[in-house]
Amino acid sequence: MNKTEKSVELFKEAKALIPGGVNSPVRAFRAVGQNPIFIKKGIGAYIYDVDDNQYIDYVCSWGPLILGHANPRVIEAVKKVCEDGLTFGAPTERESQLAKLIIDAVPAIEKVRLVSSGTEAVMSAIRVSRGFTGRDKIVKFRGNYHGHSDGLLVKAGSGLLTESIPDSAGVPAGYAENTLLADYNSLSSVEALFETCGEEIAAIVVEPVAANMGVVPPEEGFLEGLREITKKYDALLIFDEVITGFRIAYGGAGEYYGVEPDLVTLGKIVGGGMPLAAYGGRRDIMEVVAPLGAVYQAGTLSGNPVATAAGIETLMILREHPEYYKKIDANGERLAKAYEDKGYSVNRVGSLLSCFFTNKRVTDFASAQTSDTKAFAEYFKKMTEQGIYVAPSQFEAMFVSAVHSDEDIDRTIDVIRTL
Ligand code: KE4
Repeated sequence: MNKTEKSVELFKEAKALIPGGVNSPVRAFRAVGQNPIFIKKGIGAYIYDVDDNQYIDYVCSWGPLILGHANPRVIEAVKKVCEDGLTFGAPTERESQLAKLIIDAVPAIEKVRLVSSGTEAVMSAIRVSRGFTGRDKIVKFRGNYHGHSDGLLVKAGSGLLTESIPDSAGVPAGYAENTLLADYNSLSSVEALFETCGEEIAAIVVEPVAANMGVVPPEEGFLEGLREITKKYDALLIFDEVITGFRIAYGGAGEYYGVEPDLVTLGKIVGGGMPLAAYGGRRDIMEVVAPLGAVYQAGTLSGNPVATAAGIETLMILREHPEYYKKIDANGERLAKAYEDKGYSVNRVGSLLSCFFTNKRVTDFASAQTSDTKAFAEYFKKMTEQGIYVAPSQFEAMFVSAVHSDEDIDRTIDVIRTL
């Protein structure tokens, strides 16, 4: 049994100061009925909590840490930049360097704007799609999560699904009215919306691999179908690649599935663990963004030196080491097989995977919701007691990094076998 006294004490103190004691809901461990673990440090594939328990980390800060914790080159790059100042609120060469790395990596991106969070990236991409098309409605999918901007907190996944509040309070009905809902992997549900109000729809926003209701891959032809429907109605297709970008391939889902959207949002890996995200796409679309065009979007710390340094170093390392993708895919496959051998329903795309506590194949929001979240909570407890840190929610993903060793995977499989 792990010692937890210090985490318990720190959580008590935090709850008196911060709503729910956390700065992001899913960290509160409410879905698994446990005191959250307070982390002291992370090195490589491991995190250490304040009670000195070590864990093999498969949360990886919800995806950014494809190179593991405290990658020496990234840390060095950040340290070096800090000495010259943290932020200027003025253009720097580094922002163009990162923009070029992104444009060279992601086929659909001809111009890109750096922002500070995935929420900001998706919110901005939606505004751009509305400004470009002159239309108000957007289509999102039940169980997809695109950050916490008002219009997207409708039947959303991730922490909302974990807390069973897929529609947030505080969002005026007027906002939600322009958000139309379809079912993931159901092209007919999308076609039905476009048949009724296709001329009013600015864009479809989609997680090309859903990872916020657990991992749900696109069925054969789903993404291609979205591309066809949006072209037919002159609507835009937005790939929210905050999780999949630089994760399932260096060029993300666009490269992996060979479907080219009009706009792409990026986050997590692109910032190398620092608060940095981005949105970009076709030149003619991106040129509606201020100060060039009439769609306003701004940010004090957008593209700041420290975050861009972490992002540049991370992308350069990934570009230098294409073999990392083979390694993390192979390790993802080994973990998935171990879960499948235990009879779990498993979905995986590369190094992104989820085991579901249901006997159904999980292909959408409804089938994901058949999962037994109590059984998941027991599983989570057993994993953490054995020093394996997975997301504290059935509706999140496991992430494998390039620094998870064969021994780490072997050890994890040994624990899965005891479940
Ligand atoms: P952020 O604003 O949290 O940087 O990104 C929002 C976002 C946008 N799009 C997708 C596909 C995302 O998965 C996210 C955020 N992911 C969650 C985890 N599933 C962040 C964890 C949290 O909310 O604490």
